[in-house]
Amino acid sequence: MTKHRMRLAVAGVLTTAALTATLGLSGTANAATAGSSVNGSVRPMSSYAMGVDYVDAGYSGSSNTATTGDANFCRDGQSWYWNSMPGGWNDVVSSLRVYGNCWTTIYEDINEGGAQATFTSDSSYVGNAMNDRTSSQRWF
Ligand SMILES: [Ca+2]
Repeated sequence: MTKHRMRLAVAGVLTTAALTATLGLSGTANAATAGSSVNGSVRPMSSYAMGVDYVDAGYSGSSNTATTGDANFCRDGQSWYWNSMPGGWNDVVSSLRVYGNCWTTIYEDINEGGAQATFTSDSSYVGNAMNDRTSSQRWF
């Protein structure tokens, strides 16, 4: 019984450390103020990555991460979109990653127009038809 309790205690320490790292808290931050834990519960992070776009194939070159503040992103029929790409990102995407069960569709034109391609997992190359053509994008 004593051994079992000790294991639980160690596991609790590791979990707290991992969560602290995830939340990016410094060692001197006040945990409650920073939102890490209250009575053992953990508050959601302020943003969640839905996916990353890359300028070059093979997940290389400049990257652009799409985030949402909704912890239930890409579930229950919810979706998020860019009707036009962020500054500097029009017609440059060559590879992409998707996170948190997200799928993503990239579109040739703004407002989800023109040719499109949907990816259900990471793609090291978006394909000749869509390479350097993405002008809007949705995650769902
Ligand atoms: Ca385009």
